[in-house]
Amino acid sequence: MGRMVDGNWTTEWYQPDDDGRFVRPDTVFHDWVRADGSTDFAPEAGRYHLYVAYACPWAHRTLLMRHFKGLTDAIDISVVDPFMGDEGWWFNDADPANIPDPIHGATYLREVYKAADSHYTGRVTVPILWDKKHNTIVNNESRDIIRMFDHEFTGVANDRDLAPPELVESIDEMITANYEPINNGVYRSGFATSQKAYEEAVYEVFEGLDRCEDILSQQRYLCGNELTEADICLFTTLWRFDAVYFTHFKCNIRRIHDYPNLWNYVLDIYQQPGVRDTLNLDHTKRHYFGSHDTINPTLIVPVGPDVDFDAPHDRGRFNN
Ligand SMILES: N[C@@H](CCC(=O)N[C@@H](CS)C(=O)NCC(=O)O)C(=O)O
Repeated sequence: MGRMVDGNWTTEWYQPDDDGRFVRPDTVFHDWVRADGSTDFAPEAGRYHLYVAYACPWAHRTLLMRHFKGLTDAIDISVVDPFMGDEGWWFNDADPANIPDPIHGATYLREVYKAADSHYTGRVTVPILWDKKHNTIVNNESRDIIRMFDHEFTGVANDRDLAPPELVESIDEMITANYEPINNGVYRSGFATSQKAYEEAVYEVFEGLDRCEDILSQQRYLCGNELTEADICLFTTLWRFDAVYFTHFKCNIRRIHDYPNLWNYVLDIYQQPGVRDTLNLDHTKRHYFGSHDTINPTLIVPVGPDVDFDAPHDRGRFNN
């Protein structure tokens, strides 16, 4: 793992703050594809390329939205290898689930960042939305990318709206409310380097989950009875939770399986058409357990848990 400084790669782990807390660095590329022509990035089929890791919950959000918006033919993807060592994310033809980089023929993902900005300073993260016309990164922040796919690919994407006008404010509030305690909270728990920082984070994770469990005891999805962007953002963390975060990140007060509503909600979303094509449990486990030698020095990847994501769920009860 490492980062770029003025276009050069340096190998380093995340730097915790003075109290051992994990601090997630901000992403740097924040341009927008706009349907109204107000930016240099117009929505066009075949123009944009998405770089992802199947392991990554942030990248997973973009794969889900690309699927739900019918953008799979319009936006091609590259998939990095699940192992992230000293060289960072890389492309590896030997794994049939990986998809190489057709634009730069890159070996390392950092080459894509360098192609966008030869003096780039920052982490080399997925997801990345690349523009083939201007040869640059449009945006590397998952929340922005899913909103772009949802609202700005007019004429390219389908008309399904996962943040409709009457709900968009509550959806944004929900995404923000879940980000720090849950989506980022599992990382703050797992990457903490002091007992205090770990406990601070792990209790917040479960307060967040308890709150969502309560909401989902009253309605099918987080913002009503239709699936929205808020559900995409929560689902990618929940789906990984029992297999990875519970053990690897020490988020072990409860499993998602122990929450009746959260668990059935995961099954509900997992079983929707096309969703299973956006995820890869083998890559997910191999990435976390097999790459984070600071928290799993043997790099042994556990074989379990034995989970049936196709088990029947009870979420249809809210449709009556
Ligand atoms: N805020 C970003 C976070 C992206 C991110 O941190 N992705 C992780 C993978 S789960 C990554 O690529 N990490 C590599 C690194 O930090 O060196 C987003 O939501 O898109």
